Amino acid sequence: MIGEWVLQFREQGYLLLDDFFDGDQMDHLHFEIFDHFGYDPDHFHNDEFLDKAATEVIPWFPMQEGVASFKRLSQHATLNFLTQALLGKGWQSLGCMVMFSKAQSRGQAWHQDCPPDEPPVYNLNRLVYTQDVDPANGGQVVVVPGSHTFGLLPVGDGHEALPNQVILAPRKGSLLLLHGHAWHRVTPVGDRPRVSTNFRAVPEQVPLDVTDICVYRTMRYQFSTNQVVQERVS
Ligand SMILES: O=C(O)CCC(=O)C(=O)O
Ligand SMILES: [Fe+2]
Repeated sequence: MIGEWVLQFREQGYLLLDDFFDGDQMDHLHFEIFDHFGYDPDHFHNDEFLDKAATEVIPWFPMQEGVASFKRLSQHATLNFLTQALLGKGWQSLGCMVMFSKAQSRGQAWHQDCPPDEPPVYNLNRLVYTQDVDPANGGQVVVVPGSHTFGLLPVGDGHEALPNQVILAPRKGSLLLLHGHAWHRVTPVGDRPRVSTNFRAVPEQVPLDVTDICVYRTMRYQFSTNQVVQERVS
């Protein structure tokens, strides 16, 4: 089974596995996430980012605060076995980031988590969903299969439909493995907030700050300095 998963990931640049995690464990994490954020938290990124990126998420790094339940999930045996099958020995964890999207927010525009300049230099998103993504409330993940090998995301509109895009609605307990060079976005969020939790990892030899610069259709944005490092125009 793992062999098929690995093949599918290599070809498609993503792999969605429903019912991967235990439901009670998801409920517990979900409770902790809402305990941290509340239902309507303040924004974190500056207005320029929100505007240009058409992306609205508020991050939280629970493992940096030693929250035990997230650490426990990061030690999930099958998750890490699968990670090693995809990334090879010596892969490293980039910790854990919870992403909160408020009700009536814009989701995340098309992006690549890191520049695709060198194919072996990429991050793996290991996305965990603690609640169902209900298509009626938006927040679906959209990905172009195979785009992890297509190079740079073309300049254009942040939320327009791209050829061959696939729309995914992960459920509580789903694991979504997503290549950082794959073209992906999150659709706008409806009346209820949305959360996802990402345990990013990288192959050995890939710098741990590989996702510092994210490629959007309108710009390259550097998170460490909160700066647009390149405007992209057609
Ligand atoms: O929240 C999601 O479902 C996807 C988030 C994403 O694009 C990422 O973590 O790189
Ligand atoms: Fe992403």
